[in-house]
Amino acid sequence: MKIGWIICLVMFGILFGAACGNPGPAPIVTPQDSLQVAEKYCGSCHQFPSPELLDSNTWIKRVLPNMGWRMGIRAASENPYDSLQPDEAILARKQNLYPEKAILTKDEWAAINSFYASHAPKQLREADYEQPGNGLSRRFQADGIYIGQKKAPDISLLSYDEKTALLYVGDAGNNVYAFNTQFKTVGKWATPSPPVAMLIADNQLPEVVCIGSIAPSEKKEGGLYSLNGGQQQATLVAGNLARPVQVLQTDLDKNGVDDVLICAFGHITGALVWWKEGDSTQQKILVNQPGARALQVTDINQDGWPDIVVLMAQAREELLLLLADGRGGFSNQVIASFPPVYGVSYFEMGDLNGDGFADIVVSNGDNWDLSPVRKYYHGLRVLLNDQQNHFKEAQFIPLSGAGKLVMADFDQDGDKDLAAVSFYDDGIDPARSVLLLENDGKAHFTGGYAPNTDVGKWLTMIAADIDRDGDTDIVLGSYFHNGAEWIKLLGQGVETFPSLVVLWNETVKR
Ligand SMILES: [Ca+2]
Ligand SMILES: [Ca+2]
Ligand SMILES: [Ca+2]
Ligand SMILES: [Ca+2]
Repeated sequence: MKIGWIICLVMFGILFGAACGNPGPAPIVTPQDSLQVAEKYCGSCHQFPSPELLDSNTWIKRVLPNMGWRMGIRAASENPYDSLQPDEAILARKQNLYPEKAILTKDEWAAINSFYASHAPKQLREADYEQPGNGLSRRFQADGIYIGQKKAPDISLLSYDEKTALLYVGDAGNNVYAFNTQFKTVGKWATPSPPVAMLIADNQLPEVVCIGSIAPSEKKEGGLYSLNGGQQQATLVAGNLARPVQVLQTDLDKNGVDDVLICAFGHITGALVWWKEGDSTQQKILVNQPGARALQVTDINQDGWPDIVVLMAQAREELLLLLADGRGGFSNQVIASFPPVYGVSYFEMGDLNGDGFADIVVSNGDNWDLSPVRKYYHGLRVLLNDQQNHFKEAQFIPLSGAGKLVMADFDQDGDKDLAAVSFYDDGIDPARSVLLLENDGKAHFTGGYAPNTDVGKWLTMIAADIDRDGDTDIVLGSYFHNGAEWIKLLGQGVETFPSLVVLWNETVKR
């Protein structure tokens, strides 16, 4: 979902350019100054990426030329807007994505290039993907579920309604299906764009979030739609959203009426949106930056007021805590931040070490950007709460292309375990696409790969007791973004591609 980063350098460019309307002769940059120059320009709008995070070739040939465009550095014959669709180019120009004028001198630009070229490794080291192992993966049996006639599945949504025991599945062909526990279709709706998230609440029809465009786009074509039982077409609740990807309903301001929060991922711009009392005409912007990917609401400081934790996954990659002030407002603070090449993709909160304080696991592995090379630092990060809501990394578990993750007590020993998928991976090792990790009770995780999950690319995953036997099962949804990804798996010997794989938990049967 994410392509560009270092986007707000543009904003910096506007400010810097205005302040330096008529610059005099610029001083020559010495090699000794190059670190400072790189930190200044490559760390002004997101965490400064250390050169060691990518190989020198990727920096020089792929990343820095694009960053140059974003700082107004381009060859006379080059027009970076030509790389975009014409309608997207118009919107990008409005945001001054690629400024006409350079915001730094030629010497400074040369210093940045030589800094990254000389300090980056020739090759990135490999991660150790092996896990010490435990019995968790042996608790699960995999079953493939086939939906429709498509050879390459494009599942974009999974959601489960505990009350009705219905599994909702959506695809990028703009359909939502409701399945019963025998996987028989009991409802089907057409949507205007790919469905990606659902709002299931008491006493109202289920609602579905449609993203507008899965590919990066500055258009606001997403919306919230109702799945009316009597109709086959989802009906609009409210639209004009910038690539919404998650929705949550809760009484945020404690006035007795539920509010709606929406992560509008966007592209160059985006937001965390609050619809007071669920009314889109009473919209407030809680975070005004692109990349809102996932959120959870919890009273983290136990003052009686719901607080928000939100993962921002574009440009500034960070977890934000929005502490409620008790008067309907929030104060925002960064609780964890990452360099842009980390590609943060998802997070979950829950008490992992049993001390009563919510901890966090964040996944990072989004590799759909300018540097599609395997990165040893992609995986899961366990961030433990020091009981004062400061979060510190206690464990890193490598997982190439890490995407969605879930927390649940799969082995029923009283602590939350983890499941995570590799989605943004290069597809050369599909047997390592679903990681199951057991908690030792002190928030240390070990595990292995789920059986028979090498038959898809898993974008979506939910944990729920689908067969209602008392233990938590896992459903995986397969999504191929293009034919090349599909052909790569064919090349690995995969012959059939189920839309879903259900990992039946057999803990209760033992
Ligand atoms: Ca609070
Ligand atoms: Ca804890
Ligand atoms: Ca457990
Ligand atoms: Ca079960």
